[in-house]
Amino acid sequence: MTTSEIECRNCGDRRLIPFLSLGKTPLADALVAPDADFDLEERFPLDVAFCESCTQVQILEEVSAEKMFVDNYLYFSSFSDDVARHSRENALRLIGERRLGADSLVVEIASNDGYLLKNFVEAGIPVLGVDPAPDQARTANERGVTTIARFFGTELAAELVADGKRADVIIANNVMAHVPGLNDVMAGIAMLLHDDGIVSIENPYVRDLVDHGEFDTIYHEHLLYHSCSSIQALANRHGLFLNHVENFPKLHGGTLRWMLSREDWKSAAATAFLESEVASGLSTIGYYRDFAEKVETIRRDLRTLLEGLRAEGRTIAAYGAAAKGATLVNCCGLGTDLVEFVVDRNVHKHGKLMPGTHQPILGPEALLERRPDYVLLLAWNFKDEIVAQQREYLAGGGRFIVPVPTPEVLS
Ligand code: DWN
Repeated sequence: MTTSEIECRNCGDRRLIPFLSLGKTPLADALVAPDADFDLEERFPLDVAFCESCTQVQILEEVSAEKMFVDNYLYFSSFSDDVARHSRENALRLIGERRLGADSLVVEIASNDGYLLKNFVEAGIPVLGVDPAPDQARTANERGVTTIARFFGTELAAELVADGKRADVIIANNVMAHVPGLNDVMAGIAMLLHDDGIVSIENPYVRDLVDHGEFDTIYHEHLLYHSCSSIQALANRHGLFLNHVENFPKLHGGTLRWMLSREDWKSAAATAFLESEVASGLSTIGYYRDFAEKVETIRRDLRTLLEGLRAEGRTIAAYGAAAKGATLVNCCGLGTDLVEFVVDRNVHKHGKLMPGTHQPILGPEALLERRPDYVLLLAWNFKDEIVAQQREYLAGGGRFIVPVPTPEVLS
């Protein structure tokens, strides 16, 4: 299929220019059962393109959302203290700034296990979570966060409006990168939002992905890679305006928070970000042209580093059975000959194998039991939080390796 037959998910144009191919990879969160037939493991093309019309960066392949987010989706947001702290700060600030109270309604799209909305519930503010992953929705309801286990879009928004619901705040964190029906979700947001409501969207920033070589954050769940200009184009199409932008450089490798509403105004930060994207060339294909070369350098240098350590008889494990970790081990060919096992705090992942490379996933205590010489930080975005936990491992002479932006052993 030529790209001229593929429509941009944001503006529908057909001027998509591919700039990076990561080959065919397994689904990043499709952890493998130890007794599974590995030959049946599905792999899909992972190619990234830029839309010349609206600047949206996106992958070309589309894998069924049900397959990725409903059938045995194991990502629970509550396994990161940093994310919990960030979310609480976000909630408390919105409660204050928007003067939310018992007659308000906060809706979160992709609310996972209620990790964020629970802060509004504790403040006595009515909430509604929407998340198609059944286990996460069940966990949220069990913790008192009213959650509907469905995908969000105009169909669900129309039902909610017909039921007399309009949202004062709509939060959509780490979901506007995941939705094939991007315009249907934004149209649903516009339908459900109160006339004077606000929308808070967070996603990793495509500029950080390119500038810091974070190619491992590319996987099939992440259909889209947003910039301020792509978010603005999307919002404007549905009667909403980009009002403000906030930067969280240490969250998920660099995250922006975009604030939208029906009012057409821009903060100095929003104006500065948009102008910087034009000045830097982020809104042109040129910015992405040499990214493939940067990725190849990282892949080569990481393999060289690990192979060298193994040649010296060193043992290597990894920390974080993260989706980004699956991209990294598969795109760099890090099999069990190089990386023996992976540890992760998420108990739902224990006993399973990494997609494609099949390292066993164990609890973090395995680092002290097995004492690998080196641990590759697949969840490098939580480096500080993880290193702080693993002082005993480090005290015993263990060392961490970060893979991006430059593969290196942490001193
Ligand atoms: O967009 C998405 C991001 C936000 O989260 C989802 N599509 C999927 C997921 O991507 P990811 O799996 O790469 O995200 P994380 O949160 O970087 O994954 C971290 C992994 O590390 C999780 O499996 C939890 C684990 N972890 C741990 O074992 N100990 C995390 C922390 C902070 C820890 O201390």
